Amino acid sequence: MATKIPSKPAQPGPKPAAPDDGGSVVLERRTQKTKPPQMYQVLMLNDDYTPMEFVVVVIQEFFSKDKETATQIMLKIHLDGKAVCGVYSKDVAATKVDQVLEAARQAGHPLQCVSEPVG
Ligand code: TYC
Repeated sequence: MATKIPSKPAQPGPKPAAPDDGGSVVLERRTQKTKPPQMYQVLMLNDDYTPMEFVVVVIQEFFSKDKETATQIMLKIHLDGKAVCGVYSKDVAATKVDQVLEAARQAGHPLQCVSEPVG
């Protein structure tokens, strides 16, 4: 005699739970709260004594500019009194200033360099 497998009786009561979602919760998207960090521009200042060629080399070396760009920046400093050589985070800008001042000091030139917040 064949054994009949009983069909599953309908379950009374609450519906079984949906497949487990691992407990993850999707939060509502919010508008970005953190501001980008303040950036600092490094400027070099004109003087009457530092040789133009020295300034061009310094701009090439510490601000990663090619010779043509460095020459244009040097001429802008010479004509306008100052120019931006690069824009960096606060720490990197301070390091650039230190590097330029140290190179100028070693070479015996009065070249000045400062950093200031952009904007
Ligand atoms: N004015 C300098 C000269 O005639 C050249 C110079 C350019 C100096 C830029 C400083 O940041 C400077 N020799």
